[in-house]
Amino acid sequence: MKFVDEVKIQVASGRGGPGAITFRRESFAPRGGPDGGDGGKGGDVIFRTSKHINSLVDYKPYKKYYAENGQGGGASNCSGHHGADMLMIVPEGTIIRDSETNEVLFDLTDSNEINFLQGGRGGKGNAFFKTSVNQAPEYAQPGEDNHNREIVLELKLIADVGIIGFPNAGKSTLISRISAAKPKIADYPFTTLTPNLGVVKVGDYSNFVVADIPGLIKGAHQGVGLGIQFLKHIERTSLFVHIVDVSGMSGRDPIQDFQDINYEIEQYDEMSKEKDGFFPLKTREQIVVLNKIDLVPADQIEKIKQTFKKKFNVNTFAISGVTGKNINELLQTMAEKVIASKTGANDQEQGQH
Ligand SMILES: Nc1nc2c(ncn2[C@@H]2O[C@H](COP(=O)(O)OP(=O)(O)OP(=O)(O)O)[C@@H](O)[C@H]2O)c(=O)[nH]1
Ligand SMILES: [Mg+2]
Repeated sequence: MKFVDEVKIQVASGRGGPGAITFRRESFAPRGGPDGGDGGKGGDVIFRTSKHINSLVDYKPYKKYYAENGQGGGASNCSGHHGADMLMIVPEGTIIRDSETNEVLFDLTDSNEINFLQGGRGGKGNAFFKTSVNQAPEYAQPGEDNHNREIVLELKLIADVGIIGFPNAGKSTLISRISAAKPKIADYPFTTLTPNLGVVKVGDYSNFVVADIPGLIKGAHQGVGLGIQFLKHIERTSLFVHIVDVSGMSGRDPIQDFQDINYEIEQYDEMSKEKDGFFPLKTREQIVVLNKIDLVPADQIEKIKQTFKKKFNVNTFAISGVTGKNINELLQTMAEKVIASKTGANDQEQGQH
């Protein structure tokens, strides 16, 4: 399935139906009273999230999504039918922005249904306006107007941990090892073209969600490779697992790769800093993972570990996604950090009250 994570569309609620101006015309009541019914209410535009979709691909760019207008009232005090609502089913994690100001109007992470645009009220029919002094009103209310809005739907996957790294570093291999996710894994760069989510279970009590995104390369912020736009999907994660390929097989240097990816992250922050609600990625805690150690002699791995420690003051995990070596320890640390970040956030919230 194609992955669409941003789409500009128009939405409109329905107009209210007009009230009717009619009078009873029965043979035995030639001057019957007013009996114009009320107009129906216009349909609303409603957004609802679903766990079963993970892309905005069903929404066509620039298309208009209209709710139905309410029908006019009829004679004999018949009310018009309400217009049908426009129900917009979107993936969890969808944000609705104003297309001009970019302001976040709704964040559908927190709520699973919102009434985005109310339909217009139906107008009252002339029967409603009958009074003791005006037994035959010749007027009725028009239906209330509808609402239009141009918006951008933006999807940010909801994950606790984001896996970052160069293409071919072994990101998808790791997620397939620690969760039930079955992403494509292959020995060439840019195997992963759209993000994969996996639920990781540690013990009986805690689950967390990991996102595997397409690989980044130097110059990604200028659009090289697949670009950096997929970083938006890990904006909300509390932790990154940064995978570095230490096999040297692709002719790259692990230290340089690590620096290049962090540089791209800084560039992403720079480009996103004006965005409403943006929280810079470079401040996100990283677990640095040296992968493919089955292909490298132990003393060489030790050297790389020491370089990371000396140069960046970073402790690294050395693993093999293929043999599974040290993956349990890595998993345990990931779980501890995710839990700590969740409880930390709760403490802060409680502290504010
Ligand atoms: N020997 C060895 N090979 C590995 C290890 N981890 C991954 N690989 C191989 O490296 C290749 C790339 O693995 P992927 O998991 O597809 O890499 P990726 O980071 O998801 O790559 P992209 O999706 O292109 O960004 C595959 O051939 C894997 O089998 C490892 O620990 N040891
Ligand atoms: Mg991959």
